[in-house]
Amino acid sequence: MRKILPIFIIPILASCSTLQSIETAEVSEVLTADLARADGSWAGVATISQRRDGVFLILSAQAPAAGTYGMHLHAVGKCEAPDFASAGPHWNPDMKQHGRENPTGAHDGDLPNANAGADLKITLKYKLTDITLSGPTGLMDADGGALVIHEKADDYKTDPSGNSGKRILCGVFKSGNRS
Ligand SMILES: [Cu+2]
Ligand SMILES: [Zn+2]
Repeated sequence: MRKILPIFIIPILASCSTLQSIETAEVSEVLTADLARADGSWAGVATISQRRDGVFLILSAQAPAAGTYGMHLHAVGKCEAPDFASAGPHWNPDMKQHGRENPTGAHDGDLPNANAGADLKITLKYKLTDITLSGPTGLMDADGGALVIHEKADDYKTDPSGNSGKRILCGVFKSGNRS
């Protein structure tokens, strides 16, 4: 039985472009993660918003090159450069195997690959299903959670990480709207 979360009304500043489309009254919880590169420089921001119509991930980040990149929620809210191993494995409260196309998968943290075009921008909005943000089995459990983007595309099958290679961007989720 899930606990009922208190409803927080999050003020949304008109200047925060990534959240402009979210109406204030619909948002009950927001998590924000600033993404860093291995050299510590800032590379973008991710938000997860709990709304009446679902939980949405919104990402705006800069990739190192045009291409397709594996992307996951990782189990630990710690991003220590340069390898970001501190973020732990994929968030997997149900103890499944990796992969959106794996018959014995998937991890709750397995997300679709992110694409960057010639402008190097990754811009996406994705509805997260079967996700719990708070509580002992939620993403924001005692050790928190992180968003990690990898150097290669996730093949959606290979356990435990889809052959997606090194971790190139990492951000720790924090409660609240960063703006
Ligand atoms: Cu990952
Ligand atoms: Zn996974």
